[in-house]
Amino acid sequence: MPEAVAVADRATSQTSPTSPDRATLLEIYRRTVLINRTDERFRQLLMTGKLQIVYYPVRGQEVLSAAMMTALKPDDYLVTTYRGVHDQLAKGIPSKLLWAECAGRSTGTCKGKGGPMHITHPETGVMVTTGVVGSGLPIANGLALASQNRGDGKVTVVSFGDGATNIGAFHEAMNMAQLWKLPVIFLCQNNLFGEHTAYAAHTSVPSIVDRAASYGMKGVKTDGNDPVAMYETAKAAVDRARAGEGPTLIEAMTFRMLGHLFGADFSYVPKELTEAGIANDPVPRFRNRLLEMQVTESELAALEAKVEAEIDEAVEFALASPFPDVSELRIDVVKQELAA
Ligand SMILES: Cc1ncc(C[n+]2csc(CCOP(=O)(O)OP(=O)(O)O)c2C)c(N)n1
Repeated sequence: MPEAVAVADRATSQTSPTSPDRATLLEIYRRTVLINRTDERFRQLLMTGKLQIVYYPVRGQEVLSAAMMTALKPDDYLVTTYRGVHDQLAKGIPSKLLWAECAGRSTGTCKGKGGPMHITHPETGVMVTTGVVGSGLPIANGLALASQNRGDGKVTVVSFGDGATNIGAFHEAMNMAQLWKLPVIFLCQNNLFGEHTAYAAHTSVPSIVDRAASYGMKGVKTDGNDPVAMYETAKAAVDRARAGEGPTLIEAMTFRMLGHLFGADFSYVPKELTEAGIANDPVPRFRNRLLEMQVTESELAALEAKVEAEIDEAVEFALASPFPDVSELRIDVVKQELAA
C-alpha cells in the first residue's frame, strides 16, 4: 500500500498557525475539483480524437498541488514539469488560456507555440514548464536569487517527481539554495514511480527527504493526499522562505492513478497498489471530509457546477480558436531576437 494513502485523515484541529481555516479549505477544494475535472476532460477529448496531444495525467495528485499553490500568493513563482496541469491550474492560469495553449491555438499562453510541455504564464507566476527531468531546480534557484536580490519577497516553488531527484541538477541546486538561503521550495511529488520504474529500483535512500540533511536543509515528508497536512507543510515552508530562513525540501507522498502518459500501459504497477490507491482516492475523501465539517451538499454542488461551466467555456474557446499562422514561425524565437 502506498505510504501516502495509508496515512489516515487527520481532523481539522486548527490549533496550528499554519492550519487552513474553512474558507482556505474550500478554496483548496475548488482547485482540486478544477484539476480533477480538467484532467478528466483532457482524457475524454483525447479518446474521442478531438485533441491530439501528448498528455501526462495528474489523476490522484490533485490535492497535493491545490494545497501547495493555495499557500502561495498569486505573484509567487512556479516552475513545473510536463506533468504540470495540476500545478498550472492551481497556480491560477486561466482555464481558457491553458486549454488554448495545449490545443496549439494562437490564443494560448504562448500563442500556441509552446504546447502542453512548455506552458508559461508569468502573469500568474508560472514561469517555466520543462520536459527535461530535473532541469527545473536550477532555474528555480535563479528566480529565487533574483527575488532575493530585488528584495521583492517572492517565493519560488519548483515541482518535480521522485525520479528527478537522481539527476545531478537536483543535488547542485539543493546545495546552492541552502548555501545562499534562497527563498525556494523544492516540492517533490513522490508518486512512487519514475515512468515505469518503481521508487526502490531507482533511489538508494528510503525517503527522498533524507537527502535534505546532506545539504543542511530543512526537509519535511508529508501526506500529499491530505489537504490539511499538505497545506500545513506548504504554509510553513512558504513562511520560512518569506522570512529569509531559506529553502525547504518537501516530499509529498501521492499516487499516480493512471499510466505515465495518456494511453500508456499501467500493468507494471502491482494490483494491490492500484486497488489501494483507488480505494483511497483523495478527491472523494476530501469531499466527504468537508461534508463532515458541516459544509453542505448544495454548497459543494454549486462550486462543482461553476468549475464545470468554466471548463466547458475553456474547451469551446480553445477549439474555436485559430492555429498560429505560418508567418509566426520565426517570431518569438530566441535566435531571431538575438540577431535583431
Ligand atoms: C533528463 C531526462 N532523462 C529522461 C527523460 C525521459 N523521462 C521523461 S519522464 C521520466 C520519468 C520521470 O519520473 P519522475 O521524475 O518521478 O516524475 P513523474 O513523471 O513521476 O511525475 C523520464 C525518465 C527526460 N525527459 N529527461
